[in-house]
Amino acid sequence: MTEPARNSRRSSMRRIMAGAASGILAAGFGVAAAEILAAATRPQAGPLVAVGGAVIDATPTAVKEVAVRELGTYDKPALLGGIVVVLLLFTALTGILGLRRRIVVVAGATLFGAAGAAAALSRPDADVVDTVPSLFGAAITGAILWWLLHRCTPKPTQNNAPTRKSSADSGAVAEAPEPDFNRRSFLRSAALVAGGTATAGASAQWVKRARAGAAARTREALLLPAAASPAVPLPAGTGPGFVTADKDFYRVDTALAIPRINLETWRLRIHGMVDNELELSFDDLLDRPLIERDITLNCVSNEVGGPYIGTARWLGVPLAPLLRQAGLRAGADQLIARSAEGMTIGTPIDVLLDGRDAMLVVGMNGEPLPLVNGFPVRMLTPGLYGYAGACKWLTELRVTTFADVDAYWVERGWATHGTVKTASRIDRPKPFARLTAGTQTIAGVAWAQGRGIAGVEISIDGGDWNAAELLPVPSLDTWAQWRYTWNAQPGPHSIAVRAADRTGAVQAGERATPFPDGATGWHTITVTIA
Ligand SMILES: Nc1nc2c(c(=O)[nH]1)N[C@H]1C(S)=C(S)[C@@H](COP(=O)(O)O)O[C@H]1N2
Ligand SMILES: [Mo]
Repeated sequence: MTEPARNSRRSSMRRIMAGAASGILAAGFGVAAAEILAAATRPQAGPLVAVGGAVIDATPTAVKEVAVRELGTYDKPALLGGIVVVLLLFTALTGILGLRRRIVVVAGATLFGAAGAAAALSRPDADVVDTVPSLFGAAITGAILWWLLHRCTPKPTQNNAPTRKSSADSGAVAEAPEPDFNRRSFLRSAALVAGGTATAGASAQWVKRARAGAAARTREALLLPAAASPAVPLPAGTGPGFVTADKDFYRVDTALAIPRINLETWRLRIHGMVDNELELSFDDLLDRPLIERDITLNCVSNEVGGPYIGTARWLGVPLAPLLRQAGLRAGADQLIARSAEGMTIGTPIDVLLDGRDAMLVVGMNGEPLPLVNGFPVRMLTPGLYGYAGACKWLTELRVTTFADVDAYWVERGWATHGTVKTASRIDRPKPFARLTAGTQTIAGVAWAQGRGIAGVEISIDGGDWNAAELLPVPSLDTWAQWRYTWNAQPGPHSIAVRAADRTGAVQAGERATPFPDGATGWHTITVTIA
């Protein structure tokens, strides 16, 4: 290759890279600008959260299950990371193609804005103004990209204008060297945009944090009344870990941004097939007699042996009297709870009226409900999986029928009546632990909220089932801790657990996936005794 040809190739590589960088930088600035605007006005309208929410809602159940199983709490950062990667590829390509045809910049920015706006509009409770941040961000992206591409487009000058060099020997025409752009001035512009993006991004974070701080302070300043009907004290002999600390409590929801609710303006509306519509403020709720109960909550997506279960001491307003006060009309069989960010959770009304402690929770483990667990008010229905009875960030209760309305998860194929299945888990030893021979304690939990645990049995290496010791429980609505003393002999061993509830039903041994109504199968682990 001749020297000029090499130079020319190098300079067109440089232009392509400058084009890609321009696309990415412009989009970064545009997204940051959109986020700042959204953070200050309607956080749910921010393009990242809106697109992320739309992707979550559109994700097939099977994929969601894998994400919750493999990533747990990290499913949301992973999702946002994935969106950012797609964004980078798209904007880099727009920048490169925009080098040759500026119309691509306009088309790319339009597509960009339309995607964000459509996502924002697809969110529950969306308003037309929610499209503004995305459209604003897209316009800025387009303008900056246009400008940056202009900066990396060479201007023909005396020096680098295409020339014909003739060689006396061959008469061959050398390739005209591609004119180079002013790299210095491009890099200066790029740095300016990058700096602007960092500043705008940091400001958006700052606004978000200030808002979150305000919500956290409201929560911390809140003093809840004592329960008119306190929880029974935990019976003596309850083991450590019976109550799950707030920080250890599992979290499962689709909310990319935790709703920040203003206590002053929060209202709970009870409507639908009722004779007297009710609207309650937070103070109205607290004026009613509160109950406090120890209740175990678990997620239908929990695999056999999985972590999505916890027990807390919940403080709340009993739900049945409220429903009776509203006056249920004949034929109503479903209560649809709706949250601030638009989740819908359907609960059978007969379950809510059968005497169990279904409640509107305001406190958890002696404090106001944590923000992630639904502050200021969530529903809780003992005996049902969370997706069927435990709506967080509650704002609305609508009395309706199963025939008329499918709640969010039911629309996605999950069962309408999410009754908790009798199940058990081995917590100690850990799977694949190496232990010494002799006396070893095997321990764990078993649960069948509403029915109660009658017994737990252990089988070593597929042998006979032997009864484990059950520790005392305060009610039928909590898990039961159990332990089993094992005389461990050297070698590899499998340990299996199964529970029976107080209706006499033994936990199903057949393996079933969580979808559509909860996993079954006996939790089995393998350990090695040295
Ligand atoms: N608003 C809202 N409420 C929700 C959910 C949600 O995604 N959004 N998830 C439900 C599910 S599937 C479960 S298991 C419980 C989990 O409650 P936790 O996060 O407090 O443990 O909340 C339920 N309530
Ligand atoms: Mo769940």
